[in-house]
Amino acid sequence: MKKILIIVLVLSAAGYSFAENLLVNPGFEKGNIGWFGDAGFNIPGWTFWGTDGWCHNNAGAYFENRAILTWSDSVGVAVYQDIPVIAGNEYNFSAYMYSPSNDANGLHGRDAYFSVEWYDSNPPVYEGKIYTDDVGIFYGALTDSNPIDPYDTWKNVSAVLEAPTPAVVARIYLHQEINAGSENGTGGVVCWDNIFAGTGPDCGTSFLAGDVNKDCYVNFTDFAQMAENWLKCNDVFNDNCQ
Ligand SMILES: [Ca+2]
Ligand SMILES: [Ca+2]
Repeated sequence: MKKILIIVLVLSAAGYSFAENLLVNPGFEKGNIGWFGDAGFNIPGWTFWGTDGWCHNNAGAYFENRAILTWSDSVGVAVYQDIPVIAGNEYNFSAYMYSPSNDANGLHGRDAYFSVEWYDSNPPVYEGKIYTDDVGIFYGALTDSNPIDPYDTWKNVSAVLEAPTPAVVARIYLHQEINAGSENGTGGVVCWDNIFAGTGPDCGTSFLAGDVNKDCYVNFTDFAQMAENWLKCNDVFNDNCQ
């Protein structure tokens, strides 16, 4: 029995580290549903310019309880958040984007960009931008009803990027740009959710059954944690449970 316990403890110590998302409110679950232009509206943890956006719970277009959406006219809109980084270190980035066919005919005339801007000061100043990496792009339709990335389907984009010297801040920048070759630049709608910027694994939108420690891997670490509680119970209606 002692031998089994030692094996379990060794396996526990050898586990993967937990995902560390450095973003505040990465799934837009904090705050209220509303229009960016509403008096007092804010998205906790995030900053935005322009008013062409909503925090919403439109059917099928969010994970958990809500997401944000942006659309673009001539003024434009962007949502961003800054995280501290160490030059030379690698960071993981991931996001989900969705073009709803029932809302302004989805995204058309624009592409949606999940970008990372690297800055050499905190807080960032415009002149201190080192360069911009695009983690991924959701390609909007060139013409209405002719999508490139399909309507009503979540697209995940991800990248591993090294913070350049002398970066101290990464600005996670969600925005739209007029797409090349489009008949018009009118915009349409794109939804954003589950933004990840940090270190370690990112399990996306759900955990695998059996992933006890929620590190995106099912392995002996999960088995060890389950084994620690094997045959224990905590049913408050059962006096035999400890
Ligand atoms: Ca969400
Ligand atoms: Ca696991």
